[in-house]
Amino acid sequence: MKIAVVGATGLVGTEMLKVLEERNFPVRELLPVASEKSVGQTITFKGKPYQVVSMADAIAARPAVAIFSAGGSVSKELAPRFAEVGTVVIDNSSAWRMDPTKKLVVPEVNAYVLTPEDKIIANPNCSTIQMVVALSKLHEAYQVQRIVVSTYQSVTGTGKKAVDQLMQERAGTAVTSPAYPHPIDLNVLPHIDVFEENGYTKEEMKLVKETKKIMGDDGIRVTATAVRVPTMGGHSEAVNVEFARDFDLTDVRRLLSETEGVEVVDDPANNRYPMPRDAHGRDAVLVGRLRRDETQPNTLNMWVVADNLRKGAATNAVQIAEYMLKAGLIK
Ligand code: 2RA
Repeated sequence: MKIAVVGATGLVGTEMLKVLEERNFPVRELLPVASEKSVGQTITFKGKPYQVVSMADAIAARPAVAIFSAGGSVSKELAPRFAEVGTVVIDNSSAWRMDPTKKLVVPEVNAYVLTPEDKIIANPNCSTIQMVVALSKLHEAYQVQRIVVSTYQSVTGTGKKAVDQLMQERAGTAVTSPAYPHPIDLNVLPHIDVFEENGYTKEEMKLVKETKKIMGDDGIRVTATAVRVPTMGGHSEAVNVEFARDFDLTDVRRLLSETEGVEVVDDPANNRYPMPRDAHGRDAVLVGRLRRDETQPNTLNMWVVADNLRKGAATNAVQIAEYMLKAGLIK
């Protein structure tokens, strides 16, 4: 299969190439695409060198699939041009996620919504993906009513500039090109993306809106606080979820263990709970610190951790392509 990876030289794009290789996706011809300044650069895929090509050349090559991680404006302009030549676009930006004509997909949760007519598919935001994976079977069993989520998001979610800022702050060297308005080392920033009129950030509203769309229930009430923390391995989330029906913690643990993509790590007596260090480089969504919220009925607290570059972005996108290939939605 001819496949384009748009944004191939960025943190997520690089991870996409890694995941395609690890999962042995049937790539017959690879088109690594990046901005004009990167055209001609060489990247390695499956031990072979590939030259970065321009967007125009990639569109002209009519790939079967184009996996994007190149920002919303690039995707808004160029995803339709790939779709026009018959390419199926899986886009990691926020450009298409809330478009009512586009599907927003986490394969373990709602792959069934995909049809042969879908030519631009949106990959959800990383902090949304890990949460809805953890909630999927619990929603089926107990019906989620309300979610209060606080996130602790790795600097890798911002990109290379942020990682560089953290490393430079740690090394005590000058921060050459700050990604944040404040120091991030030994600090936390309750500010991810821009603030909106209602006082929430775009990142927080993504959790609110995307969760409803993916879980197919606009009645689910979600409120979020998204925080940037100086970690590298992945995003962590404290999730308080109120259900319509009561639950038994043993059943919750069983349902989570039976959820595709989830690993239950919950043995506080032996200091065992999910941590970004343990999620880094893996696709599993780690869930632990399971306990009843004793302040109100039918409500569960849990702690959810996943590598935001993998299941939170690259792996989820590749899994969408795998599903579509298997379902005959990609030729
Ligand atoms: C972040 N989820 O962590 C956003 C975008 N990757 O910054």
